[in-house]
Amino acid sequence: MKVVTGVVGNDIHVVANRLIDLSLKARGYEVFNLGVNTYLEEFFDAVVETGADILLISSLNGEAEGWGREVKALKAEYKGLDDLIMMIGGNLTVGTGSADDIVPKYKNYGFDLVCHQIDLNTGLDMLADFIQQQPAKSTAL
Ligand code: B12
Repeated sequence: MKVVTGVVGNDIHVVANRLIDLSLKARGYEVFNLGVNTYLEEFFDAVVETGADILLISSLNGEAEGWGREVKALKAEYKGLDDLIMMIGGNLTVGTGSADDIVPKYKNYGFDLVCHQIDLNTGLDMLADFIQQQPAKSTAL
């Protein structure tokens, strides 16, 4: 499966992004890594261009909380992304916050999988489980 990944907004924390790239490849995904400082439009443009199945966004400085609000409306402007699996993780708020508050907020933004301060391997296991639970796509013409 194809994954577009990167770090959203004006966020320059790059270490997790490199690890995510390596870990996804080790698990057999085809990775298109947009790196740090990536804007939402760039993510969706890359998804369309590559035909990606999954969009995996990181936020480490917490500013995704602001960007997240725009995700639903922006995604709706692109056609054919209904089956796109949307995942976000890292530090999903500025300062401290509880996952009990943060996770529903991001689900409401349109993300299927929300990993606030969850380690990468656990998150990627969650992704694998989620993919397995998806109904098989019809190949009938
Ligand atoms: C190194 C660092 C920096 C370096 C970054 C260098 C670089 N180019 O990468 C420098 C000094 C430049 C920096 C700057 C800033 N930083 Co800084 N930084 C850190 C620090 C110390 C380590 C980050 C790191 O590399 N960790 C190692 C990686 C492997 O771990 P990780 O990032 O946590 O990622 C793991 C998980 O989060 C997870 N993960 C990440 N993404 C995803 C996605 C999914 C889907 C999943 C499942 C998992 C997942 O997997 C990774 C591996 O397990 C952290 C504190 C800390 N100890 O974590 C602060 C920290 C991230 N920084 C912070 C802040 C505030 C800033 C600044 C705003 C400071 C400032 N006032 O200028 C700026 C931001 C600049 C910007 N535009 O983004 C805060 C963020 C707080 C928040 N969210 O509320 C932190 C948490 C420090 C703190 N406790 O306050 N920083």
